[in-house]
Amino acid sequence: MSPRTPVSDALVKEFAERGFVIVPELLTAAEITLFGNSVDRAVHSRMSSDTRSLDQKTRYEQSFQQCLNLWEDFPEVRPLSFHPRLAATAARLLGVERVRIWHDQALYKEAGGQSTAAHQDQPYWPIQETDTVTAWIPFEDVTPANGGMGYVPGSHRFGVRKFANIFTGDGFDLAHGAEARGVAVYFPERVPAGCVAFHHGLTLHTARPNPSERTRRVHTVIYFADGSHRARNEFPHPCVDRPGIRPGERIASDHTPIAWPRPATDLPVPPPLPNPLRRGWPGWPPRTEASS
Ligand SMILES: O=C(O)CCC(=O)C(=O)O
Repeated sequence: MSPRTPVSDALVKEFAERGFVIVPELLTAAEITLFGNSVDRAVHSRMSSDTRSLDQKTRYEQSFQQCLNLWEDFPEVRPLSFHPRLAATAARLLGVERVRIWHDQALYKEAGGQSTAAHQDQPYWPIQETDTVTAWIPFEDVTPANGGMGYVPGSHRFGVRKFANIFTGDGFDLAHGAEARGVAVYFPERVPAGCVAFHHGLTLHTARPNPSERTRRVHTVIYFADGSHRARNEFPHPCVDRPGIRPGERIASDHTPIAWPRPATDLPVPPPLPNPLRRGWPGWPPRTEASS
């Protein structure tokens, strides 16, 4: 199975070296409109009961409205989160045959929203292996002036795998802390709608505040290599706790279905349990300092 994916060998090499890459023209303008509207409706449905103003929210909540596992509850979002071009690209960048979805999440940085505190993603996930990648899908052009991402190039190869408490703390200090090894953060000038920015689960990253008057609308999908195992620690996470996968066991269930190879016409059936990520899950997001 080979969907049209514009990932050249040069982009694969760039990802391997830098730990992130912007893949051009992965989605059409029609898809961006369609899926942008679908995710807007899903975010509105999840968030409309929260009537707090931005300044009444926590620092973390001011950095984005976060809506997880939309693919489960919103059938119109499912074709985006399981889009074959996205998932095939993720597999190609990781150099693996098959990927599963870990979870998707909308990250809508509201007008006036704060920066995203610097962190790595992988320590939030109890996955032993590190073949993980996030597809960051903007529904309009994103620049450093409206919440653009910044990455520490090559940091996925630094050997850092450390929990940054961005839920109640400030995350890593990229300028002065040890984690970035003095390498400057790189902020892409523009990620146009239709392009998708991929970053490795170990890449140190952050995002600018959004001083613009419009919400920065982004959907993300996290993929991991099929055959990965639950890490041998007590770190909780609904993606493995819900299906009862224990430390050391292979992560394979209908909560994290195969995303590639999978025909576009074969969308997964979501698990029957109510999706707890709508309202939170005991112990998650983690609130205390821990290392994976
Ligand atoms: O979009 C953002 O502000 C941050 C995104 C992020 O941290 C991620 O996708 O891992």
